[in-house]
Amino acid sequence: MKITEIRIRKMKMMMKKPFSTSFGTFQEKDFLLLEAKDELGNSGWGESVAFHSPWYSEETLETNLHIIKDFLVPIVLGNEISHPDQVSELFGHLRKNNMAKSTVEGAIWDLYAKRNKMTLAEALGGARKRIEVGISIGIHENADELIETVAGFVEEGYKRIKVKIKPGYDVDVMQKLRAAFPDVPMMADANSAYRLKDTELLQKLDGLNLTMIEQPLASDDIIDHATLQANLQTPICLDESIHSLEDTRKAVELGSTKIINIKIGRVGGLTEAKKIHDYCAEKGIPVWCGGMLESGIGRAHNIALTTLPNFTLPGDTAGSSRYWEEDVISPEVVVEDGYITVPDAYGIGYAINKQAMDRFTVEELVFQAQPSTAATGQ
Ligand code: OSB
Ligand code: MG
Repeated sequence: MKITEIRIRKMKMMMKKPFSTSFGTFQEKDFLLLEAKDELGNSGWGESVAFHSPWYSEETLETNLHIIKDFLVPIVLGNEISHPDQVSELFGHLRKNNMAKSTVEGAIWDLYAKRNKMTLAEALGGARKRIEVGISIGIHENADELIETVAGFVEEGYKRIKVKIKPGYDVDVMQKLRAAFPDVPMMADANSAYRLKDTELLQKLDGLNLTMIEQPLASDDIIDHATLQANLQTPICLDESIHSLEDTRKAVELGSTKIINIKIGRVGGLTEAKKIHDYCAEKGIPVWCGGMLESGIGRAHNIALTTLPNFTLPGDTAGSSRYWEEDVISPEVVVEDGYITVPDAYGIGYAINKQAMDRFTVEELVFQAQPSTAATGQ
């Protein structure tokens, strides 16, 4: 397949409610969408999950834009691509910038599936017709307000509740939450807010029957996590620390993690995500799909990935209406009794809501292959 045109949209969408983590609060979501067109007129979509500020990782919307337009676009516009797995190889000589790479790779996966009249899930090798989902809940003013929010989502049917924690908002809050919901599958995500010296505090979470604690220690650490895991009953799940299959192998071999949160953007795309999935399946490590407060495009990619068999724990892919007044896809992602039905239309399986997308577009950049190349289809 020949990529003839790439269009990048800078987007701005308002979240219905602010979302707070140990590293900051989101209300406005600035991000990129990327459309790749082929010589047959098909169109594939990708989303950059980089945030406006380098809070979660070092990548930002602007670094992604720079890497995509100055390095990645020239590569995909100039190369014949027969399978999306080739894209990560073509990008292999460029270090890191995984979210930028994933944006382009994701659009090409969607394009490839559409060309071959498959769903993205099928193209990835996934078989599930519906996926089980949980929800991630930001830091609240106090435990009472958190309990009220959680009650609403439990009522909606979400299959597990993930709660953000930070120093000063942890053991006491989690104890109250567990007391209010004795049987709900529950976990905590620290987004790297603790250090090994906090082991005693984190041990107080043992006994609350949490499915896992996500990324308690530094975002670049796998050594201290191994020490912490040896002193903790609750399984540790790594998020920020995992950027590749190699990172996964090292963390698993060291005993730093018992569960992996796979985020497509963080690991550089669907091809690497699949490799991590396969390795974890072999090692008996359950995986689940993390979220980055995505619009419908990124959400659709997450749904497709979650159809693979070792995604045995509910992920963070909640319904569109949890985040947005109106999403950029049609139909929107709907959660019913804690399940999302995997769409059966080709590619990502959702159509673009052009009107909404245009309304949230701040700027559009267009890149085309050399006209001679595009015209002859070589
Ligand atoms: O650590 O998983 C995380 C949101 C922003 C940045 C990091 C994380 C999160 C979430 C929300 O937990 C996941 C979602 O609902 O998309
Ligand atoms: Mg996390």
